[in-house]
Amino acid sequence: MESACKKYWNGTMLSRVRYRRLSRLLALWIAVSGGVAAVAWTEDVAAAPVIAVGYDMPNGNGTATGGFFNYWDRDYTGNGSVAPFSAPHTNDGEALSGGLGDLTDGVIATQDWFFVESAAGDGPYVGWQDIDPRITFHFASSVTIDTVTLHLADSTFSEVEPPNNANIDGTNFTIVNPVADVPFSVSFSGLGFTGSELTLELRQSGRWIFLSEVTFDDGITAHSISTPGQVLLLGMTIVGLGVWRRRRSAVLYPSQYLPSSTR
Ligand SMILES: [Ca+2]
Ligand SMILES: [Ca+2]
Ligand SMILES: [Ca+2]
Repeated sequence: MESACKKYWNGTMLSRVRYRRLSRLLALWIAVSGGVAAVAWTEDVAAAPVIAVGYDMPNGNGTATGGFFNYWDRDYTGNGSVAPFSAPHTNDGEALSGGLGDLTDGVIATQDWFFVESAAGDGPYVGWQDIDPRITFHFASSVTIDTVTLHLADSTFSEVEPPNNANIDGTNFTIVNPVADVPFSVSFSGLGFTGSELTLELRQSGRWIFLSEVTFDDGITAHSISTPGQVLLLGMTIVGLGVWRRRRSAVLYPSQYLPSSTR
């Protein structure tokens, strides 16, 4: 009887015990890993755009200022300073206030001004000649802004060039004229701006400045917990613990697996 039992433990039964111990450890590892990961797993959320609720600026210029076309913010939603004051805003350089238009409509010009502007003045750019446009952006509440991005023209026509620099909330940033003469964007980061009103002034290079969009982001990379991921990992934990408990019972009481003749 003893030799039969010993033989049994040295043979098949011992393998089964090892197998169950190993699987128990594996189940425990899965359970612990799932639990730890469920607590720790977060995902990054990209910096969020900051949306302006209005901007004030001088209207673009056009044929009355020597332009080939009219580069107005024609459909700007706020008031102009010249009667009849509401859109369409067709007066070169008039003061626009209290609205939104070409600079915030989400349309970024990708072509040279010559192909997208017109005498009607409804093209995607706002163009200024002989002035340093000062644009004041308004936000619904105090906001944090890390980055301002300007979408500018850089034309094969030499009369339209990027501004020499941008002054953002009192800080001056140099703008390098790209080698390629195509529309481009330039970003200024690390601004650390907080407030409900941000000023942007573009400094002339002696040519026309053409701007089609200005965007802002808060630069904050948030860490949020992924709910579907947590559910999955917690599921791993529960299943792993269940398996571990069953395997643990099996290993604690191996005699149940012995043939009745050896008990
Ligand atoms: Ca636009
Ligand atoms: Ca326009
Ligand atoms: Ca260039």
